[in-house]
Amino acid sequence: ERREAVIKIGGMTCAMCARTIEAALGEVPGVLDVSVNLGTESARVSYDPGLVTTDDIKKAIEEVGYQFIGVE
Ligand code: 9UX
Repeated sequence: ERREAVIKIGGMTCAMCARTIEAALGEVPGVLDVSVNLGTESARVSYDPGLVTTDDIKKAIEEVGYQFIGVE
């Protein structure tokens, strides 16, 4: 199964912040695709809900130093 979520993220200042979060989310097993948008301060994440929960996404974002604001 493939599900898509838009996650609001806090703490991004430059384009490298977005790349850091993309890399972190991309390493989570079951994340199929990720695109972080600095301008809208959000990430669009496609994932297999059998392998990934939104809490896993939250933890991955926080581990690299940004804030998980919530699911849009
Ligand atoms: Mo840019 Mo983001 O110099 O933590 S990588 S601000």
